[in-house]
Amino acid sequence: MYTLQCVECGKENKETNYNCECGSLLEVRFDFDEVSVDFKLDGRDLRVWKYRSLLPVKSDPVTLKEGGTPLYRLERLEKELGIRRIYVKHEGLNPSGSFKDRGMTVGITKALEFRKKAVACASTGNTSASMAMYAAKAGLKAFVLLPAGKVALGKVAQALMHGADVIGIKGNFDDALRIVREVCDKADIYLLNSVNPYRLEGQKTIAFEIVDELGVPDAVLLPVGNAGNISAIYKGFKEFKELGLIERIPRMIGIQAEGASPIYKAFKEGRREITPFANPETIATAIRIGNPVNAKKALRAIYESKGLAEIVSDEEIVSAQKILAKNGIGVEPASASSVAGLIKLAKMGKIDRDSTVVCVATGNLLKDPETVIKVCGEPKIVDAEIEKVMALVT
Ligand code: AN7
Repeated sequence: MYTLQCVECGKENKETNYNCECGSLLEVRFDFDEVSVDFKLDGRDLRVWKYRSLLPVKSDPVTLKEGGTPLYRLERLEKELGIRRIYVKHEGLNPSGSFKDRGMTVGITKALEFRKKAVACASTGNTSASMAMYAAKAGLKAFVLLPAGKVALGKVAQALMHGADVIGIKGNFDDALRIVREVCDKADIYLLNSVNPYRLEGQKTIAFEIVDELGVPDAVLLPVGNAGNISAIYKGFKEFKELGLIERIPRMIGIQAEGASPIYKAFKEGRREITPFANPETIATAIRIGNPVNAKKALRAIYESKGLAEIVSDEEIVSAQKILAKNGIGVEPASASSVAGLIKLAKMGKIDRDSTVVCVATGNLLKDPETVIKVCGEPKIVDAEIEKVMALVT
């Protein structure tokens, strides 16, 4: 019903591979003649496994009830920017607080199907938190490699508490990923970074849920780090179109942090391959990635959907994080870059005024309390006296 195919040479691969012999990325391809879609696009009962008929598993899933995240409308920002409809899909409300859970529920289910005893990933934080949680649920051993000192505190806390072996690497995310790929090969550990094609299958349900609840928007904006999510969401829309469930695909708009923007740079130059950033830097540590492994898939998604890539500064990210917070939506810095990108692009006239856009907010505010203290300041401290407090509230 489904096979693993190379995105470059088209060769069919073993279902446990992460890369084709030719070195390129793999993706899951369904034979749609054999798929019977058993869900209704009625906006109800949204969750990852509603779309099981389009997910590549053969066994009962390891699930923590992921997906079904709320879609909020930002009326004030619509007025301010003169755009007809702006929505935010709050992926920070998944079980571990990020969109990664959609991928992990599938990835960990595959680890069990392949009879693996241990799983591993390199991570800027959220992947490790999510993997640790799902590995715990499945009873698998988990190893995570983090860039030492560069991961938001909440994410490290999750990985530790859910029982992963947490290893800090004196290097950046790209170094950690290079190492973990080799370690997984040598030690027969199942790799759960986004080179794993099954994880991306879970993440494509973001597109399914958007269509299910809203129909097809004109554009979807999201932060881009390792570039798995933009590739996954595009694949989701494309599959719905191939199945005849929708008639068009939204523009995929990838937003990167200025200091970690190889995909933006390639897009600006009209290229399909990136030149890695050796020393990526941004306040949005989740997307502090210089050599995104899914770059080719992401650029294909952007070009094919007539989308684009844009960059935002750390100041623009924090400002968007505060705007979201004022609308009751608490997100971590990386997530806010989608809204920061929307604001920038709208002001540049690159978003149609009459359009419906969805910004994906990828991770929860609670992930990164230290940045909050830096940008909002410490709470006021006073003596335990009514007058002292009265002086502060009047
Ligand atoms: C909040 O956890 O790469 O472009 O190791 O945590 O699919 O990589 C996190 C990425 C956006 C970028 N927003 O997604 C990791 C990791 C948040 C993130 C991204 C990440 P991709």
